Amino acid sequence: MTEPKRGWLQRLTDGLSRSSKQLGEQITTAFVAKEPLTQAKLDELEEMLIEADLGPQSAARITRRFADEKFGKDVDEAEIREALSVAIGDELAARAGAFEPLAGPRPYVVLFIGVNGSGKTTTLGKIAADLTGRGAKVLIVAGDTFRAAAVEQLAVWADRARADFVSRPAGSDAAGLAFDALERAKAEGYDVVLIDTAGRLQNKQGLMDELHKIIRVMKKLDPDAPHETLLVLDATVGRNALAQENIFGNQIGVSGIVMTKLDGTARGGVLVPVAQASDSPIKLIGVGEGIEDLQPFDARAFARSLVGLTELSR
Ligand SMILES: Nc1nc2c(ncn2[C@@H]2O[C@H](COP(=O)(O)OP(=O)(O)O)[C@@H](O)[C@H]2O)c(=O)[nH]1
Ligand SMILES: [Mg+2]
Repeated sequence: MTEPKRGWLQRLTDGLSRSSKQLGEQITTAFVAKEPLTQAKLDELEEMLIEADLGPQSAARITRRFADEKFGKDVDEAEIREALSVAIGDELAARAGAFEPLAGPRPYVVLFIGVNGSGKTTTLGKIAADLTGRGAKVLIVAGDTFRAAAVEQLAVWADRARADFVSRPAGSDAAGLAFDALERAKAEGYDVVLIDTAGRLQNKQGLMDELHKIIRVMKKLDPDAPHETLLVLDATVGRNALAQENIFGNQIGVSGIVMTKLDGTARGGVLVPVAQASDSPIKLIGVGEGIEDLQPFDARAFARSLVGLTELSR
């Protein structure tokens, strides 16, 4: 018998279990009995949120909001989780955005950027599989021409997704490849073009120059391309993700953020300060290595899972 397919919510809760376990255990330890909410307890709570990488500002805001509602009242662990999840969900709700490549113009060009190892290629592969599964005609472009292994890894994903694939030998000009790929996509009626990029070149400026060049040449064919520039951030690097958001956001311009590997860290709370700091919304999250572990970002479900609540509120 095959196992019943786990739903997206279960995947989210499972994926965030390391984070929710840490935060959840601290809440349980701090609020053993139902007792009045004191300033000391609030301070403790704020500290927990900072430790969970929510960042001092978000932690302070969330705690203040919680205090407005509950100060002096009897609270127990369950109420705290509930109220926390609402406060975090409210913080994040305005920072969520939809990734809908099939709702835009054709071909819809998506550029994936981010440092090495952040999950660009994997995320691109998961998206390709989802899109072809929905009947879209997808062209994958191996724009990470810096490493031969990167091209091979992407070819495997293209194969799995049954998407078309274009590449050039390692060391080729990525911008030239992107230009030719977009020209072909326009001529052959592709729905979506997914462009992988390098996360590391000889130096940072070299990488930024290359990304600019890719964007510039594509605009010659379509002034609106890329329609989406997704910055892929790895949650396991914690607050380093903030610095990456800052650099790519300012230098290249980002239309949406994908936060990957939320399953690989107890500090998934870092999504909160990243969402707050970024000009662009969080669009997708990765909670595992499987194709179905890439999810649209649902702020309230994320907040509930983060504090260890396993069901959606009614
Ligand atoms: N656990 C987990 N691993 C991930 C996730 N996303 C990517 N990875 C892994 O992270 C590693 C680096 O990913 P890759 O796509 O090659 O990163 P790139 O250098 O940015 O292209 C690979 O081993 C992926 O399987 C995720 O959401 N969860
Ligand atoms: Mg890659």
